[in-house]
Amino acid sequence: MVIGITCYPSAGGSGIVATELGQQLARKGHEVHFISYAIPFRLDKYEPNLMYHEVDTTAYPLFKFPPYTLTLAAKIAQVARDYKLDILHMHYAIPHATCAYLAKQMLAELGNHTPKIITTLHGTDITLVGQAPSFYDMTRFSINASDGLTAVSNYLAEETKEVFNLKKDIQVIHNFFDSERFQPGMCECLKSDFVKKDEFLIAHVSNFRPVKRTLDVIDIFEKISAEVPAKLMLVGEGPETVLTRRQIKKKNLEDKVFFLGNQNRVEAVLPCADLFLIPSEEESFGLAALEALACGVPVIGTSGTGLVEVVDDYVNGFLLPVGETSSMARAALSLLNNKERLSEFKKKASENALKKFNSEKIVTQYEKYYEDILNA
Ligand code: GMT
Repeated sequence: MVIGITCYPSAGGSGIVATELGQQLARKGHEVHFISYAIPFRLDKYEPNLMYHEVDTTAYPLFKFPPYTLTLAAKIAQVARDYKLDILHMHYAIPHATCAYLAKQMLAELGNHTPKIITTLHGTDITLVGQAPSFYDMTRFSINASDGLTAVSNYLAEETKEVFNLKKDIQVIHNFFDSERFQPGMCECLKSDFVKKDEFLIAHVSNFRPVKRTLDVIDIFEKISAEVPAKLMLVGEGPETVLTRRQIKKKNLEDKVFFLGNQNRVEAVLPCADLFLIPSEEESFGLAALEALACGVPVIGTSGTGLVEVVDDYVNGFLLPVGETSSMARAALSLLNNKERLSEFKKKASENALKKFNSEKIVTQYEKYYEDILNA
């Protein structure tokens, strides 16, 4: 198949999934065209069957805001025509599904072959952005206008149907990970680079947006480190970084917490960690949690979110209600204070992640869905 993929190229779950999906599809012999304003951040090496097409972000004195949505739609139409795309796979509804719809109208008007549009809903496009009054109608229209719709969890599919009163079928296809990259024991540094012997290493990876509740991360860690020797490794940056730093200072934790900033390859450091904290308010799936599990790191996260489809509660992690940082710290300590239990959880983390979310299994589900939509 010839597949066009549009995603946000910056560090974010939807861009990562889109990029790794494109790479895996290209390795399986499909022709894949990425269309975005920058090279997706994990597209870091040459791959046969894979091309990147850059969208102009035209500046003109009359435009206060460059009309990216229009230039993206025009680029999608151009690539679809030049390469005879079968599928346009849009990751994140706003504005990508809308741009694909516009591109398809342009192609049809000129009598060109039109590709099928598949939109993958990733989370905040539905749970936050899509519900904002100025985006609601456009999100609903665009997902209804797609030929196929997938969501990264049952949790998100149900939320979408409810919020948009949607009758359309939504195919659930979970996130996945590349098992050649994410493995226990594949750390490219030594645990002793970060912690002293007998100290635990606790990790958190996110884009530090309010939905990630990074202040809860600090709160949980404070409670953990009051009981056992531990350090906290924070990976990523975002709007809450300053607030998080302030909280670390306020709680006198500066000696125990360190930031690594944005990392292209979290798999280089994640396997060194003993536990992963993800106390998010909302999480449609929790790719960061899956990547931790894949590296053999148990997860402490929030119940009532898509994390319930990723983490096996009491097997490779614990899920507790949003904001219950004391319970989360207690759950963490029940592992850190019991070496045998911790190593059993670590074993189950990588085993279950591989069984349920290996790339071969999930990418095949996307291929099958593409075929179903093409034949519909
Ligand atoms: O919230 C993020 O970290 C980024 C966001 C995105 O769309 O880029 O992530 C969402 O998509 C991921 C990939 O499908 C999911 O694993 C994340 O759970 C989801 N984030 C939220 O729902 C908050």
